[in-house]
Parts: sequence; structure tokens; C-alpha cells
Amino acid sequence: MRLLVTGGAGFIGSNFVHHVVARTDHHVTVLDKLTYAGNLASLTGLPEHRVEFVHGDIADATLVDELFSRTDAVVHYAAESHNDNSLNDPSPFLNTNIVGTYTLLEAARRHDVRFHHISTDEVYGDLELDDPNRFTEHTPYNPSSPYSSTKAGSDLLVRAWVRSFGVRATISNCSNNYGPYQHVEKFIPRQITNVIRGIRPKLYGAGLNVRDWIHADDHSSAVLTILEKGEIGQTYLIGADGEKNNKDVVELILTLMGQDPTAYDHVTDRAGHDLRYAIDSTRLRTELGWQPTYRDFEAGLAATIEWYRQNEAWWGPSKDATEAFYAGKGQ
Ligand code: NAD
Ligand code: TDX
Repeated sequence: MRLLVTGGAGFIGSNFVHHVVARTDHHVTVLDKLTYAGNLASLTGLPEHRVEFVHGDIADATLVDELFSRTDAVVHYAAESHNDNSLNDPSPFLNTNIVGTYTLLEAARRHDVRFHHISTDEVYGDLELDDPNRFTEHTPYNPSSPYSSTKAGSDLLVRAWVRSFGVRATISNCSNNYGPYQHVEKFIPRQITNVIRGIRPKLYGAGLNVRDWIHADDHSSAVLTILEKGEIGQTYLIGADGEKNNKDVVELILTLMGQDPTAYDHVTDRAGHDLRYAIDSTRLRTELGWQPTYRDFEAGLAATIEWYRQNEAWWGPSKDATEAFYAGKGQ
């Protein structure tokens, strides 16, 4: 199969490309704009005859049309992905997440290409800490931030293109990912690289917000499963039962890195900060037979810490600018 992976130089997209090359015979074409979040170094070591890189924008209809004319299936990861950036300047979120997805859907319709849309659990809003329910495929959309509202908008475009134009699409909404190749702006790599640089970790507010962590490689295996076995027009939630509050995660990072677990700062909270995300992935597990591999968060986190220790050349160039951005916001 010829696969087109948008955003394949980003965190989860690059993990997916490595996963696909190791486990299938598919040929992969990556389309990526190489924004501040894209890094070609995340694709090093992959065989040239299996992976082609195309530098470009998913909102470039001419380029997208040419690529779709020689593709069997598309997995769409490209997005502006960081909530804090979306609070500063929402405009690239609208262009990439909404107009970019629209551009891809129109090409999928013209070329009758199988389309898988990558989305997030944040489209469902947030839960109370003591809510016994978790998000399911039937939870109403209720996004909080410019980021999550543009992801919700892109999901709704996909659903409309399935129903109105018969586009052969599926959608997955995944919880928070961790693992190698994640940009240092995100919570876990920011704290790990802070400790490596001798900076105290920064916790927003009281740190009681809960995220449902999944290793990026488990996200990749779930997406491949949906691509192979998913029912057209359906949505699948992806999660690995990994709920943890931010305070516990920071303290675990400090402990695993041999530091005093209380050596962090509380900083200005995020505006509109979602309290809790939690995924019920029963449909994916029972209908498609998927299971996560990384069931021990502490072991997965320790391996991720080791990856950042070994790969300062990969993350170092972004670190100062990222910390300058946060310092300007009191975070
Ligand atoms: P990322 O920011 O690390 O990577 C995004 C990639 O998209 C980058 O390589 C960037 O250069 C590329 N890109 C951005 N705009 C583009 C454009 N207009 N045209 C072409 N390429 C463009 O993001 P990520 O964390 O890997 O997230 C990937 C996808 O997964 C996103 O759709 C995100 O909403 C979704 N998601 C992320 C998480 C998470 O925990 N990070 C969880 C659930 C879903
Ligand atoms: O320095 C920090 N301190 C802190 O306490 C940062 C960067 C974050 N946080 C908190 C905010 C969140 O409660 O940690 C939690 C995780 O923050 P992020 O890494 O920014 O992720 P989140 O906002 O939860 O969104 C992520 O998961 C869903 C991804 O960035 C999204 O792309 C995905 O859709």
C-alpha cells in the first residue's frame, strides 16, 4: 500500500512512520511543512526506498492533489497542536486545522482515497475529578480552547464529507501521548529537559489536572489497526487507562532523575485549563481487538527520560526559545 502521512515530521507522525516501516511493507510519503514543531531529524535511520519526504503545506491544493493521485490511503496528523500557542495566536490553528483538513478532504473526494483523521480527546471538553464516566464515542463535543475547537471543527468536516460525499474516512480521538521525539514545549519533555538543564520544573496552578497518558507507539498501533480493520464513517477513541495528575507526574520525573521530588515551582495557570480527560476505549478493544503494549507508565517514562538524556542534539536547539516564550507568560 502507498501511504501518505501528513505531519510525519512531528511527534506522533514520526513515531507512526517508524512503526509502519518496522511492521509493514507499506511505502510512506510524508507531507510536512516543517513548522517550528517539525523536525526532519525525527525521520533519520529510515530506508530511503521506503520513505519519501515532501516539504509542503496541507492547505496547498495543487500539491495535495498531485500527492493524492499517487496514494492509496492517507493518515492525517498535520496540525497546530499546542494549547498554549493557540491562546497566544489562534490564526495558524484555523488555517492548518480547519482549512488544511478541508483541502485534504476535497482531494480525498476527487481521488476516492481512504482517509484516516487523527484527532484528540480534547474535543469532548473536560470531566470533573470524581466523574465516574469517561469519554466515549457518544460524548457530545464541548471544546474549550482555540486548539481543541479547531480540532473539533476538523472532525465535523470529516463526518460531513463522509455523509454528503461518500468519502471513505475514519476518525480517532486519542488521549495525551508521551515518548521520544516530542517537542520540548509539551509538559513531559519540558520538565525532563528542565531538569537536565538545571531549571526547576514548572507546574500550572495546583497541578491537580488529570491527563490520560498513552505511549506514542501504542497510539501508532491503534491507528494502523483502524486503517486495516476500521469501519468507514466510524469514530474510535484511543486510550490506555493512564490517568495521572500533573503533580504526580512531575514528582515521578524528579524521582526517576535522582532529584528531590518537591523541587518544582507552581506557576501561572493556563487560561481555560481543562481539568480532566479520561478515555473509554472499549469499542477499539472489543470491535477491532487492539490492546496497548506499554502498561507500566513508570517504565515508559523512565525510557523517555533516557531518550532525552541521549538526544540533546535533537531537542537542544528548541529549548531556549521555548523557555523564553513561557517566561513571557509567567509560566
Ligand atoms: P506536533 O506539533 O509535534 O507535529 C505537527 C506536525 O505537523 C509538525 O511536523 C508540523 O511541521 C506539521 N504541520 C503543521 N502545520 C502544517 C501544515 N499546514 N502543512 C503540513 N504540515 C504541517 O503534533 P503532535 O503532538 O505530533 O500531534 C499530531 C496530531 O495528533 C495532531 O493532529 C494532534 O491534534 C493529534 N493529537 C496529539 C496528541 C498529543 O498528545 N500530542 C493527542 C491526541 C491527538
Ligand atoms: O509546563 C507545563 N506545566 C504544566 O503544568 C506545561 C507545558 C503543561 N502543564 C500542564 C497543562 C496540562 O494540564 O500539563 C498538562 C499537559 O499539558 P500539554 O503537554 O500542553 O498537553 P495538553 O494541553 O493536555 O494537550 C495535549 O494532549 C492532547 C497535546 O498537546 C494535544 O495536542 C493533544 O490533543
